[in-house]
Amino acid sequence: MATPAPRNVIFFGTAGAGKSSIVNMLLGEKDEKALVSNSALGCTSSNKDYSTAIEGRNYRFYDTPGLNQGSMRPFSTADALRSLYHLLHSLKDGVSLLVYCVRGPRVTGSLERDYKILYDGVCQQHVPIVMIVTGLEDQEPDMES
Ligand SMILES: Nc1nc2c(ncn2[C@@H]2O[C@H](COP(=O)(O)OP(=O)(O)OP(=O)(O)O)[C@@H](O)[C@H]2O)c(=O)[nH]1
Ligand SMILES: [Mg+2]
Repeated sequence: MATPAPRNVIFFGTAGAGKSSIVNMLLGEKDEKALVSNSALGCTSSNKDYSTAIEGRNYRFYDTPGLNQGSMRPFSTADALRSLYHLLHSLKDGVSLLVYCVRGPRVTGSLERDYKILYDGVCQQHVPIVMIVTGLEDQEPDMES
């Protein structure tokens, strides 16, 4: 029987939201790691994929450049969205899940816009989406709320 293709999972969201950190957390100890940075210039500058297995299922995680980068950063939101669009259309096995990464205290008006562009626009609501909110440890005593 043929091995099923890995499930493609796309991590996207605001620059510095913690996309690469989440990918690394899911990869665990043994696998290759994504670069994480404190730099205002942004860390992930192109799409990069990481293969892993979780509970016997193969996954390919795609770490992507941040949206809504400031003027100090090398490329615009339009560039980042274009790059995401090309990635989503280039995956021959399709996309199983979109993971929208948002940093809690920085939730802005662009959140809804970017959600709609990716979920409604590019993916035509055919791909499930989850949101991960990072950076809540100092703001929210009860993170579940
Ligand atoms: N306090 C806090 N810091 C976090 C959290 N998640 C990530 N960070 C830190 O935030 C910084 C940016 O994290 P990255 O994972 O590089 O963020 P990114 O979204 O991949 O950034 P770009 O690739 O530049 O768009 C790093 O210093 C991380 O250690 C979180 O939940 N809380
Ligand atoms: Mg990154």
